[in-house]
Amino acid sequence: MRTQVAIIGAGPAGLTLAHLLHLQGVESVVLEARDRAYVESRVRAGVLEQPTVDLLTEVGLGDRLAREGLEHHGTSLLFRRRRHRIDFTDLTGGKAITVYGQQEVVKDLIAARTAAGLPLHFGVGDVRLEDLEGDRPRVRYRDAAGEQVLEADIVAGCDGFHGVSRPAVPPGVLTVHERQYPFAWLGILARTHPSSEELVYASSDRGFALHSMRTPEVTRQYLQVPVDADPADWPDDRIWAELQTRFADDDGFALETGEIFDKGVTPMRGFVAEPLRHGRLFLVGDAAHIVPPTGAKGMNLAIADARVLSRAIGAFAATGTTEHLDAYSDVCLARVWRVQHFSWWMTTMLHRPADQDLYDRRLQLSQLDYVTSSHAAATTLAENYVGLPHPTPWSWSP
Ligand code: RFL
Ligand code: PHB
Repeated sequence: MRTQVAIIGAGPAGLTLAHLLHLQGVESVVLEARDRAYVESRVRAGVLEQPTVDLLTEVGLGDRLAREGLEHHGTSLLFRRRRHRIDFTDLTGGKAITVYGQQEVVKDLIAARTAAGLPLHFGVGDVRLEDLEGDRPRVRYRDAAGEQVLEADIVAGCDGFHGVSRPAVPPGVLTVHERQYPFAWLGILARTHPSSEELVYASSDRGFALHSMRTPEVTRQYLQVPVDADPADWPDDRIWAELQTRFADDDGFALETGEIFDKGVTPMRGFVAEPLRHGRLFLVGDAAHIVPPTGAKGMNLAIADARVLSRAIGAFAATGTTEHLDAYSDVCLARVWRVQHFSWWMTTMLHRPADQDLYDRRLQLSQLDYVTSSHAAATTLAENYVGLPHPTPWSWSP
């Protein structure tokens, strides 16, 4: 079998890349280890930044997003029992974020690919990458019919943090930067109306909490917990009591409760492996970098990488130029590090490490006072949160 681009992984990165390549007339084959139902129901991110919404809309994936996505024009920071609103739209000249579950984005992308009759193989096993340094790299894998070999011009490693692409790069090529945080998030999905119209990021004396949502009937909420927290130690009553305590304010905030139907603990880390390329292998999204979720950036960054790579491959396929492929890593890393910083900044401003002393807490509160009272500081938060523009030479429109 031969194709132009072998794409490993059908998450937001791989599926977006496949879609953008198709629009430029470039063939690809997507190989996914899990089955379709699993990929479409995996609970993850929920916030789309403005450039992500603009891109999805521009490339024909905006219909359901426009109907069902919840556009938010601000968010609140809660500390010292007071809520302070950051008005995104005001501070950024009209931009907003859209609450729309990652699995909805994935469903829309899979539906588009299936409707076009393009190759997307679920449930493949034992994926191995070969000859990445040559100009005919190969992917070997197993499916129901047996052992398969896929030859390509380019391999896109879109297989997430635990995939096989990054480990396929020989030792010594990639430089790895990592930051492990001494806390985790316990996340729940519950059948109840959101208790606030917009997201609330709370830095309480008992630690961080986040009030988010998926639909007008389903809330998504998170609690800062110790890294080794076991969801079994968090019965529903304890979760609701702790959320209510951390969201308590002087205006009498009352949290609506409901049936919790999903519960999980997520570790928090920052990670970058650079460059995002080895020979004909290009790393995209979580395969190359992850951020702690406090800035709501992971999926957006994966889609931003896919956009840049799709343009570079499009140029290569059309004219044979490698100029844009050669620039891919540097172009993406500029955004990756901006987002690493923003996510680190939001995380350290809002969470309380177990060994935090009063000096550090005072610094946090001073920073929160500043961010919520200075126009300049609030703008810094807002413009990063709604998403800085994608780099111009790679814009989607030709
Ligand atoms: P994914 O989504 O992990 O997709 C990788 C795909 O590759 C498959 N795979 C393989 N396929 C073939 N062969 C192999 N050997 C394979 N190994 C793996 C996997 O099955 C999977 O289908 O990576 P991608 O596409 O780079 O997308 C990244 C995002 O998923 C991730 O950054 C976000 O979920 C992070 N994130 C958030 N991002 C946001 O932009 N906004 C948010 O609000 C947000 N909140 C979050 C988050 C992540 C969270 N968790 C669970 C880590 C909240 C949480 C709690
Ligand atoms: C979510 O709704 O899952 C969510 C929202 C904001 C974040 C992280 C996760 O910062």
